[in-house]
Amino acid sequence: MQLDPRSITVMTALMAAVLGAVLLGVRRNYPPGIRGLLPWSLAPMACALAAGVYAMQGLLPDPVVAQSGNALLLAGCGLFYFGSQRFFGRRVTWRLWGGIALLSLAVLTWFLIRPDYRLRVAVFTGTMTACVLAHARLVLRDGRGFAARLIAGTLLLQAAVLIARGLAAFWVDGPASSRFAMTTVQTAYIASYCFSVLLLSVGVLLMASERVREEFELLATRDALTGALTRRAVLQAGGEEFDRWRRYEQPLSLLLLDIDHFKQVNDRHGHQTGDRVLAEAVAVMREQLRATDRLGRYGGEEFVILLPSTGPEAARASAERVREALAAHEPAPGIPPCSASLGVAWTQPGDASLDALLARADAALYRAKAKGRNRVE
Ligand code: GH3
Ligand code: MG
Ligand code: MG
Repeated sequence: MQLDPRSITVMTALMAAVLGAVLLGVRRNYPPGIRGLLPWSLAPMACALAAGVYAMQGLLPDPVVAQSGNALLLAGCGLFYFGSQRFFGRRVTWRLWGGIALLSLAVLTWFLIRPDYRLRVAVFTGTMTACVLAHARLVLRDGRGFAARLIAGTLLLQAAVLIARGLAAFWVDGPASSRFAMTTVQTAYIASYCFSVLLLSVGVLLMASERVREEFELLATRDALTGALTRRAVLQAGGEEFDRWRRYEQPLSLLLLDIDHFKQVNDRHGHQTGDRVLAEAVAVMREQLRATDRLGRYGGEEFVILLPSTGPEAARASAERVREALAAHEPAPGIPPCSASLGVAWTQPGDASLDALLARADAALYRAKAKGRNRVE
């Protein structure tokens, strides 16, 4: 293919600049909890500037083009990496990689003074490869989902191209070759670079969006005061567990828990103390539950606990454990102790929906209250 390397370089510069601007715009609209968007938006901009400088070959002195282009490209590569480090909450290693980049640029300067294009290519692609592989390792370790796989895949491909370019330098290029020589290797190298910037920018944008979606999902399914599931979320999960029981005959039990004499807590200690009692009670309940159990706030001081794959005996034991833990819990100073009553229900032939279990648990809870509270029925 007779693609002109200089034209590809110019197009890459324009495209990368636009991608950087898009990322900057996105950054303003995302919650500040999504870290790394600033380095990520500066990265394609540095790549754009690098490509712009390279395209000026012939217009500017050669050493200026080579050194500023290389420096900008290394900066772009590093900024993508630093953005990911911030995104994943890792320490940003800019000192280390800044030092490596400066060392590499010093060596490159040496080979400008005693010109050897091949060694310059090898040193430069070597430095880039190290940074790209460190970045790929981070994303493979900390990332999940499609976007992370896209980024890691792009980085690994980019590393392969860089290594191939570095090695090819020794038999394709002469010591006096130049950047825009119309070799297939050079054309492929520049074109793949263009795609890397595109795919990495799209990848980080997708990864940030996935994070935003996860955070909103968490907000929508968690009760703000106690951190338990919301009523809607726990009932939805209960519906799914109920279907699993009907289809696969996996047993399912459900606890309904109501804190005893809670109105008195509010009346005597104030509503804020009441709130703290609720939050503490949820923390105590959590300690008694398995990872697969789900705890939701049904309303006010009433809670639903789903116990998947649990029959009547084990459910009753769970309920007793929760009741005992609440009654034995020593609250923080200024917070009154409290107990709770629980109703237990489990799936029975003929149940049409989760509502049947909820109704039986509610009736049992009513009996527990009538029999004196702080008990399981
Ligand atoms: P019982 O033992 O029969 O359950 O008595 P109780 O006082 O707990 O029962 P009741 O349902 O009459 O009182 C529940 C109280 O819980 C009434 C309401 O003001 C209070 N409440 C509901 N939601 C909240 C909340 O989010 N924070 C606080 N502090 N109080 C709440
Ligand atoms: Mg109540
Ligand atoms: Mg109550």
